[in-house]
Amino acid sequence: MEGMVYIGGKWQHPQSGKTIPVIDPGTGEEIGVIADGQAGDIDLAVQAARAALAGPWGAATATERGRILSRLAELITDHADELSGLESRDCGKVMTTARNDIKLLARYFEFYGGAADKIHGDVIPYQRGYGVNLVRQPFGVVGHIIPWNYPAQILGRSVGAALAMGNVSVIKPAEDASLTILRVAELATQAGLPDGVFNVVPGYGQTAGAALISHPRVNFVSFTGSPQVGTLVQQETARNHVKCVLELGGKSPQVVFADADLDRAIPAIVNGIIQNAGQTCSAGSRLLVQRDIYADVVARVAGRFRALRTGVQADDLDCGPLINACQLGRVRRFIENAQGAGARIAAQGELDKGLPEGGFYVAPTFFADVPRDHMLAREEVFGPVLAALPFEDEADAIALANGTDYGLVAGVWTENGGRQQRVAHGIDSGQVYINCYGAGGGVELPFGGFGKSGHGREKGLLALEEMSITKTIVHHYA
Ligand code: TXE
Repeated sequence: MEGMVYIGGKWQHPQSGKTIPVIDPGTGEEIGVIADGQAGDIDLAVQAARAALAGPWGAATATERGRILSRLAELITDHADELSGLESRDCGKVMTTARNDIKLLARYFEFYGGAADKIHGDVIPYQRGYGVNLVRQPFGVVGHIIPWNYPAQILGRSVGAALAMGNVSVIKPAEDASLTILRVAELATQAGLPDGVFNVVPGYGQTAGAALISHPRVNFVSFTGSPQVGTLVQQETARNHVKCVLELGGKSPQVVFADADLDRAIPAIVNGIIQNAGQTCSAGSRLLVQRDIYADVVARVAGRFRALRTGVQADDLDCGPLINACQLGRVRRFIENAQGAGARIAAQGELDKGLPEGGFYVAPTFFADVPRDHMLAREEVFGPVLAALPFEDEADAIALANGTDYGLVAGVWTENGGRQQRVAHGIDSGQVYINCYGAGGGVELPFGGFGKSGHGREKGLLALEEMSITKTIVHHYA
């Protein structure tokens, strides 16, 4: 498997003969290699996928598809320890996060396996003598571009939905995090997926990724990553008149009113930014607090930040390293820039005690009094950096929450029932949580963005609608 692509149910050498080093983010050391897949490999994978579509996968009933996906969920659960270890090492995740990711990976295939034969079409009452049916069909070949922050979870949500609807998948994992996905490819074949249904071509974005999103025989692209590349995906797929779903991150607000239950809110707020070292599209990276309780909340959050433990591959840690040197540089620049602009560091995690040696570590950092128009209040950092800002009243809170180009997730903390609803409806974001945040993975809960956070919905049953095309069949029988 080392240095290979997985096409048509078999390991193959990439056509370039080249490999990409795999770096352990916890130590900065090389721990293996993956294939440097390129356009030729993507083309072979698309051909294998189309053959599966024309063959056994196209012929399988929805129930048969569902059974195989359910079997894959069981196999992932059976291999959970191995897969969590791989994911932790490859991405620098603390073990609790890696274990949870693999649990959710299995859960996605379980959920979509169970849903495969429960998606119905519809009948439309029309003129006398006509029968009209709406049927749902797969698009065909789905290209999946997966990022490095949650490779296992994002694989589960996008490939699970695609295959449940009868599509076939060509997957381009991130160059920084391909190992778990490659191992799952083997398990997929073991579970009974016909050859060519689940193809994986590791490689760089500019080569393998670019070839996948512009391939003329790819019928749908599912992309999770940066807004910059999301724009490219939209442009390239438009050239071929192909649909895409884009999930491009966020700058999600946690809005805390003076009547909030702070004992409940504060641990969830800290966890919402610190999990996966802040490299989470839905990270609650803006803490908006009503002025009456602002000083108290800042002091309590700062206390928790100071106690955070940073390291890798152990259970009793809160924060791991960042994925690579480039992301480390990006996060450091945000921190330096905010300090220069007058934001106050209220707490900086383990900085004083010293971070682990080697690896791409940054101290969890909590900024208070961040100016509203500063980049730290508006741009995604993608690191363990939280920005606090005070607000005056409900209207100000909604305006401030909506004051970025993003709109992925929001948290609202208040005991007032009317305000819970007004604020939840007023914030422009794909998900709003009231007196909770993130809700345990939310496999069943539709997820996606407003504005710069992207478009289309993943997760839940809505993803199955996204991943299928509706056909209207009109029969004149009179
Ligand atoms: O993302 P890229 P990067 C955000 C986050 C982060 C920033 C940069 O703010 O700091 O993006 O991360 C593939 N054609 N998110 O540079 O480049 C690439 O190989 C086709 C948010 O790592 O967008 C990888 O598989 N594909 C986010 C995937 O795109 C291309 C998760 C993501 O990489 C490509 C990750 C191209 N031309 C970063 N160029 C989230 N929404 O959770 C790159 N790729």
